[in-house]
Amino acid sequence: MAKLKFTYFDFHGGRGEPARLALSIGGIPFEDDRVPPAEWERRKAHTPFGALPVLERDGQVVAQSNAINRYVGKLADLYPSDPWQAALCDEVMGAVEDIGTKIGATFFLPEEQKKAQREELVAGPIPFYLTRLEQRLEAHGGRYFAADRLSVADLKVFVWIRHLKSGALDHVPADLPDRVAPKLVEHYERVKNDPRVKAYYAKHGLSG
Ligand SMILES: N[C@@H](CCC(=O)N[C@@H](CS)C(=O)NCC(=O)O)C(=O)O
Repeated sequence: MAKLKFTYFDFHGGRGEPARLALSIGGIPFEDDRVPPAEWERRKAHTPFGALPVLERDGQVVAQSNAINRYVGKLADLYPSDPWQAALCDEVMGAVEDIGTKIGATFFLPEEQKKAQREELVAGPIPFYLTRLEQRLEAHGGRYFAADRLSVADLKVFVWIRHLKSGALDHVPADLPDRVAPKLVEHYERVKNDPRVKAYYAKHGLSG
């Protein structure tokens, strides 16, 4: 079996968590390489695009979170084999990436600017993506985003909704998902209560 090493920052959430979850759910052995902030500057130059996550397979590396999610999803039986359902799964992961990138761009802004930009996101783009994702969920049966079963798309949305609901994002009301997209919050609960997901957090703890 190929030797896998998954590298991401040492926290719960973000672009790395869906793949960590998928590998664990699938029982796929991997080295969980968690980069401490102090080491990042030195290691950044050695990644394909100067960013994490990256996945190493027998010494070869692949970057880009959704490429990694698709690959580990296939290994873990969390990616649809039907090409159309796979496209639906990809669509959702791409959408979360779009809004995640907008939010991520505010992380290191000076406080005034961060507040202004986040308030703009709360007034438009975040509710837009929440409602549109909810519509996609409903259009595909209401339980999961693709093939009516858990996939890496569900894991990626789950991680995003958990972040929004955690209150960790200053100037983004933690109840926004509940107010704007209750069915998406039901989906979040469904994924959170999946015994395979619960087993992961029982093992690794959860810090929001
Ligand atoms: N499109 C890339 C974006 C990767 C990205 O921006 N990763 C962030 C962490 S979530 C990062 O490495 N930030 C540190 C840096 O850019 O120096 C992907 O989906 O993997």
